[in-house]
Amino acid sequence: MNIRTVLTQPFSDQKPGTSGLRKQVPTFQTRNYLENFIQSIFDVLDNYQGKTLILGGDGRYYNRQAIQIILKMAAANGVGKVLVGQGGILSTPAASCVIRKNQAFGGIILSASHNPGGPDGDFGVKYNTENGGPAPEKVTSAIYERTKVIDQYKILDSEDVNLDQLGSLTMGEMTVEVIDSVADYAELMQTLFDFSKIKELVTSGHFKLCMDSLHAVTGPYAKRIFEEMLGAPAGTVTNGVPLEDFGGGHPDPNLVYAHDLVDTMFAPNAPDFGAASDGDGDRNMIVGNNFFVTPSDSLAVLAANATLVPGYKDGLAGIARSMPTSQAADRVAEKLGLDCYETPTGWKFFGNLLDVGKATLCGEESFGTGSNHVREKDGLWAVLFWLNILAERQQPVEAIVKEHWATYGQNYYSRHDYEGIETDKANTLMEQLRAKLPSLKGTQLGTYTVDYADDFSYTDPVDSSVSQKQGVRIGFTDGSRVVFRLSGTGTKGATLRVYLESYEPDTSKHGQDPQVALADFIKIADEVAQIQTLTGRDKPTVIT
Ligand code: G16
Repeated sequence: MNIRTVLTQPFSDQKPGTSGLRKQVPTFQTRNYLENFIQSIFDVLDNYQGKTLILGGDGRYYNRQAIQIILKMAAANGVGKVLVGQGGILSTPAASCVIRKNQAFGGIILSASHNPGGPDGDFGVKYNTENGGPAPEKVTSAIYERTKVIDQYKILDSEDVNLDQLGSLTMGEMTVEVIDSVADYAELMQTLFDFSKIKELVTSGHFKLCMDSLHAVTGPYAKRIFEEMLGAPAGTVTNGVPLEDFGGGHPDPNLVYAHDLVDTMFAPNAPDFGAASDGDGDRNMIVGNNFFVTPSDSLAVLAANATLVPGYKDGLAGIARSMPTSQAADRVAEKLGLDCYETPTGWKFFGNLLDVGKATLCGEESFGTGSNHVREKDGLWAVLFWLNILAERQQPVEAIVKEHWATYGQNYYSRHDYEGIETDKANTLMEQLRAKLPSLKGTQLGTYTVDYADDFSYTDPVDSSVSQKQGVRIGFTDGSRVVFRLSGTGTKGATLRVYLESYEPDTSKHGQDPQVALADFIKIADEVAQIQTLTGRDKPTVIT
């Protein structure tokens, strides 16, 4: 066994974003780039020698090569055992599940989530800690600091592992176990949901389910769970084979990128229920027959109906949502007498709330929903949750959501993304906006009075850590809001996200096109932030 110490030089751009380090593939293929980042992770961790690490990814281009490198580096750094998903595949929620089940010290998940893949696409590395969740900021900051000074890494000279063959082997003194990517996750799902009731529904002959895996990681999970375990007809899962470039698509489950599913679900005689998931399986989009459910509404509906589902039959401890997510869930929490937490964007901010039992369900406007069953958002979990509710309530998706609005009021919601803006222009826009905030309170924008205008700052109620500058919020006295932030997950230029929300208690005004219902706020957003003037863009790239 030969452990080599390789001299290296730091890269200046290895600061993890909202969810790990994401870069274009050629950057990760640069000599020592991946190795530096992985060694920096090992360098900042304590007491992992001899213990278990979980490793897998979403199957995108460079996944297999990166796994071989990481295995050899793990062996050289004294890791005891690595559990790696077969074919290098582990969805993000499955990795979280496997970390927790095996009491691993952590996991390395290779994914750039919803970003496109392929030789010119994106790649990414996330580190998750022993609770199964994304590393908190204090860990990612330490990793980043380490990347700035790293001068060597360790790697074992060894043959590549056959990732397709289940079973155990040794690599130096380390054990490598290639595990079934789906089994532990599917088993966990069975403990939460009423599989026999869902099976009755999906095999009844009068309910059609359609799951689009977008050629990304959920294919094998969805086929095993929906088609094999729940008996849905073959073909229920479409685009179910993970491909290194996602078939050339953009594995982002929204109305723009999951267009095949949207076409199917908005056709005459559409299926009853459609869903899609993203590159690494943590996001979900829920669509009924000719009816789209916003992620914010989805969280609220799941919360309001949670006691119908076995895993949540005793009720919820609390609900948490990211700040830009609509306040629909807050209304459910209020009615149920639950605490509701508002966190910055990024699933890592839910970790403490879940760990200490303050929250049971969490959700984000960016198509992420999850619970305390793992420490990541979970796409197929959300689909099963919806199916369980549908099986209990025996109503169409649209009827359930409209009834929800009638009870709680409707939070009209939309997000406008301006992708690929020049970084300087985006920063100028945010700086100018921030400078205006102190003078906005009490003024009129359009016909609305500004109630508050600030840059969101979050103090974690568990460890008191403070995260500042998490998004500019302008709230109006009628409860409506406009929120601005720059994405932390893109790899090209900057993406400006504008989040728009208004509240409508009057049932007769429910169900309008959100772009129409929110038209005043769309105009206000452009005026106050000078979007068109400063970016040169007259419309968003993506509207969700
Ligand atoms: C990640 C984070 C999410 C976040 C999303 C969007 O999701 O885990 O919590 O909401 O990015 O972040 P941003 O607005 O900064 O682009 P994923 O699915 O990409 O891992």
